[in-house]
Amino acid sequence: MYTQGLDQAGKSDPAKPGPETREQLDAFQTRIDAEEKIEAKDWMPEAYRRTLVRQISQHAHSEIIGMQPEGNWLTRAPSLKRKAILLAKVQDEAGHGLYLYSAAETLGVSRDQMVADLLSGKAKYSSIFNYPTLSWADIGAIGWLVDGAAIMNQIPLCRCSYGPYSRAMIRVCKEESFHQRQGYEIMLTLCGGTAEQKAMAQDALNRFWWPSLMMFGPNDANSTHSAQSMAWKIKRFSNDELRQKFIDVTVPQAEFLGLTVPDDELRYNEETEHYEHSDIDWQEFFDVIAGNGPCNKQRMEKRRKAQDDGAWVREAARVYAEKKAAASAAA
Ligand code: FAQ
Repeated sequence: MYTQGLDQAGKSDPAKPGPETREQLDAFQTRIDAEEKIEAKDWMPEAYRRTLVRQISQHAHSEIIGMQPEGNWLTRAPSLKRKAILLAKVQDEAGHGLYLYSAAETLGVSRDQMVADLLSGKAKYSSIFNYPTLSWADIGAIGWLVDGAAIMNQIPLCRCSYGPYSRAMIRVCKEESFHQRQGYEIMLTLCGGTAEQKAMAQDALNRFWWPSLMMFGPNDANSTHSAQSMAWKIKRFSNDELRQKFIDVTVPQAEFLGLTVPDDELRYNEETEHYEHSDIDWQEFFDVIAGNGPCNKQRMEKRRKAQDDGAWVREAARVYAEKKAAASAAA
């Protein structure tokens, strides 16, 4: 018998043996290796299911909490056009959250459970959304860097072995691509503006550069889930590989803007054809994911209030569904 089990959050729990036999696991791995998509009704190891529930639900929570930093600027966008674009982007993030919750639900977990896990602190959301948006330039930096990092991570997820997640990612990536361009266009406008506007853009880059690199997760040596997730083809590249790709495409974009990446040790290595950079402050990352970032408390308070304020809507929907079911049973 296969002996590794996982707890609700998808973490290894050897005390909970999975029910799978070695033959079942081998047959499953053969399907993965043959690049077959695994669908909701197919047999899968319990650990695979829980890993997906963990990752997809945390991804969904990130999209929903990720509406807050940009939502902060909806009423203060500098023009009607900028406001309309930002509104559309924030609504897209809500949509991404909904596709992702739906994809996770195909694995047998309820949305109520996922939300309860977020609100209790059991489930994480991306570290990046615990940083404040202090100026309009931050909206440009988020589109350019945060959506840029999100795309770099999510394009390979379009080839994830789990069908419903991979299909959701295709549409999400198309929309993220628009988000990245609108962010870069805000930066271009600011950098072509007054000295004060360019300084705002530089300040936003200074504050968002390192947190954007941290979005890719801990370095490979400390990434607990990567080896198994790559064997299952949930992840196609390691955290460090994706981070390096992001740096390699983003540094020339910063140069084009006339901005300076806040890293004294950043240099291009002609031999490897990659940028080298200084060490990431992993203590900051682990503090943020432990709940001690600049805005963790405020983000969760706002999310809790939204949940409480929406209770009457969920109750009304429940009563309406009951009435409809009773009416069709009586018919
Ligand atoms: N923040 O072993 P690994 C967006 C946790 S969407 C917080 O490497 P894994 C769109 C990790 O959960 C952004 N926690 O984990 C947008 C694990 O803890 P656990 C979200 C993090 O899963 C733009 C532990 O560290 N994108 O931005 C982070 O193999 C603008 C060990 O890590 C996704 O979720 C982090 N940054 O790899 C919206 C993409 N990194 O669960 C609004 C899908 C790691 O054991 C505005 N997710 N941790 O308690 C993934 O690709 C993966 O889950 C990784 C992490 C790469 C994030």
